[in-house]
Amino acid sequence: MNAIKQTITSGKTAIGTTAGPNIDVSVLADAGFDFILFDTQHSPYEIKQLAPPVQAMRGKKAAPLVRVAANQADQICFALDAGARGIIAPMINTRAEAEAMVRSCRYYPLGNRSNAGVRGEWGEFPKYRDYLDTVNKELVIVPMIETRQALENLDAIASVPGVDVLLIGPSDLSIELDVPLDYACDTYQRALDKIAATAAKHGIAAGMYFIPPGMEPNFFVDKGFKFFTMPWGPWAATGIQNAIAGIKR
Ligand code: 3PY
Ligand code: MG
Repeated sequence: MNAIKQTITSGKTAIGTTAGPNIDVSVLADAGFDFILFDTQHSPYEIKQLAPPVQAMRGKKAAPLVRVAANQADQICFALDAGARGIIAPMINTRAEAEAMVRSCRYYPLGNRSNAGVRGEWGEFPKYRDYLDTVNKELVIVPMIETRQALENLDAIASVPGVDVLLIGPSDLSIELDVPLDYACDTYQRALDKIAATAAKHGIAAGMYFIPPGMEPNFFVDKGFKFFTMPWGPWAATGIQNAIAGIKR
């Protein structure tokens, strides 16, 4: 029903990339990524612009995930109405904030999401209640862990029913730990280990918003991280260079 949910809950590593407003996401969405991340916090994307690119991904391998600019019901509602298969919210610091996020993502009785009708993204359902229950169950819910307060409340956040991934915001977390962008240092690495261990304890995934430049994705996979984005530009350029090099000229 929602392939990205299955990837995450089955313990496989989910790899995505971020898309910008000038990119044809229908090409990226068939390139092999598990998800395409639309960021409305730190990119020029406006949340209400997302419906066309998200809908261009229908039937493609990659799932559209949206990072809302803040943990607010209206932002989450806009993203879900556009067709997001998962929501990422920044700066989730307490259990209450995680619970509020989950409630905004889910329909009654598990939450208070407002309904906008079915448009086919989740399949056909004999009864409307089946549609509501399916979306409640299948949506991917990803709070971001990027502050000291979140680290202190990690167990409480991870134990909120509905949370699928504890997602590190690498730059914010390093700044909060007073080691700005020093991703190799012990202080930062110890925090990563705590987050990976807590996620494993609660049977959910640990993720990183991005793999820091110059660092190896498999280093983080070996630490237990199973969800992250990679920049697609260099890979696309290598693929094109290889294809051109294969033509006699
Ligand atoms: C962070 O690194 O803090 C992020 O939120 C990624 O954009
Ligand atoms: Mg951040």
